[in-house]
Amino acid sequence: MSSYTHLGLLFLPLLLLLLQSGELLAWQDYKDYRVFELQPHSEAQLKLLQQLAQAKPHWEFLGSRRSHNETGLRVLVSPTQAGSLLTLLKQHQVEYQLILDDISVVLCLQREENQRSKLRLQLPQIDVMGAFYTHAEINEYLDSLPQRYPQRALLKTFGWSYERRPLKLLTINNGDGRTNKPVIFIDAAMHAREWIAPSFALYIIEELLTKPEEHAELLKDYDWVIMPVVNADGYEFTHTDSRYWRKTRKPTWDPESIGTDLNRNFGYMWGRDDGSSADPAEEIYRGEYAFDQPESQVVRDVLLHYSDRLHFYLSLHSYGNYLLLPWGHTSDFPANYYDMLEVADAGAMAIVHATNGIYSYGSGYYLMYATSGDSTDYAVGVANAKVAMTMELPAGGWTGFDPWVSHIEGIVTESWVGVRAMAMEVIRRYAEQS
Ligand code: 0X9
Ligand code: ZN
Repeated sequence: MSSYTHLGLLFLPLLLLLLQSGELLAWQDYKDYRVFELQPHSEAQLKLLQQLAQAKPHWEFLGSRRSHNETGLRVLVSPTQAGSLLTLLKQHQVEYQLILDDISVVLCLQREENQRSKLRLQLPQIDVMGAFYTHAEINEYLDSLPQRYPQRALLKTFGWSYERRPLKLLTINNGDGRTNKPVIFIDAAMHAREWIAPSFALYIIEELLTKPEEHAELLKDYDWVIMPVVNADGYEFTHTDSRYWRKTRKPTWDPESIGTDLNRNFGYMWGRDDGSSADPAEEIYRGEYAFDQPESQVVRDVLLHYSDRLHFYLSLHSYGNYLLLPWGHTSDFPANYYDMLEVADAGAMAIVHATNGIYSYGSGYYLMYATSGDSTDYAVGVANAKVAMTMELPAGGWTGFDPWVSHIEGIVTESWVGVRAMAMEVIRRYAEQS
């Protein structure tokens, strides 16, 4: 523990260098924010932490309200709030450990790592495993694909974010000219800070486009439709201003609060207090009404556009190694739950065989927490998806949301094993039916 607290001193020269170059100017929040790891030992303590997570927006509980058997709940605390949090923890005898005393130092290092990796960047080419890319860079790469793969890649701007960024949708096929094949639709970065998700979406694109023989089965009877960045404004904001931003950037009725949780904004069983919030200050703010965010409208439109042939909808998030199935809004199961479960089982088994990586799979309501208005509930409840799933990719870095560039390769290659196996299972089950 103590060695980590000296991290700041160790990297002082680098910090000074970045300060001089003006690098830090747009990157000043999270200075002196600490990361604590809490160990709730009873249901009562867990409940208390859940209440704290909701009551204090200044304490960013990272991965709170997850399963009971998960130990080590991490919380990111602002310097002004640290004292009162500790008082409460002591009062209720919750075990805690300081694991990092200034996250801004780490963020600075990661930024530097990323910038350094990008020195070699020659857009529109990108090295998926070599850096995290901005929305603008990702778009430039996507724009180049139809020209590079004229028979196999089709790019369409399906809508615009609140700040008028184009939301692009890539369709990949095998070039056999067959139209109206059933569809596997994958989106990522509905939550801005979950950077590994768009990286994985890009990796899937590269795999499918550059290795058509190896993945012939995946493309024979299916088109793959991929939107690597849904929450474009939020995602860009995490690159320029605030690394742990989750929501969109559209103002709310509360002048103090910006942004809505896109994954609480979908119009199926929207608006329940169990699983979403009406308070704009909260991270799970659901918006004023369903689909009042242009970005969720775009995903809705894609889902509806393909609703007569949507066999697999996969929404990429991080973190926690989960394959979460609908419903999120109730403890009941949808009619096709057991089919979906077998698809998830194929993914989890493939991963554990390949890397020993362990995924939990099942109803999101039970495995994680209730959600009202999430995109997978909408996909099954309204858009007729045969299989819909939220994939929570592995944690990385200090908070779980911030893997180092050097970890991208391990995470995306492992995840691909799982997605490939799940797609094969979907194809095995449903290809005939189309
Ligand atoms: O809360 C979410 O939107 C997802 N988790 S995340 O940590 N990426 O924010 C989970 C949504 C899946 N659905 C359910 N848990 N029911
Ligand atoms: Zn998420």
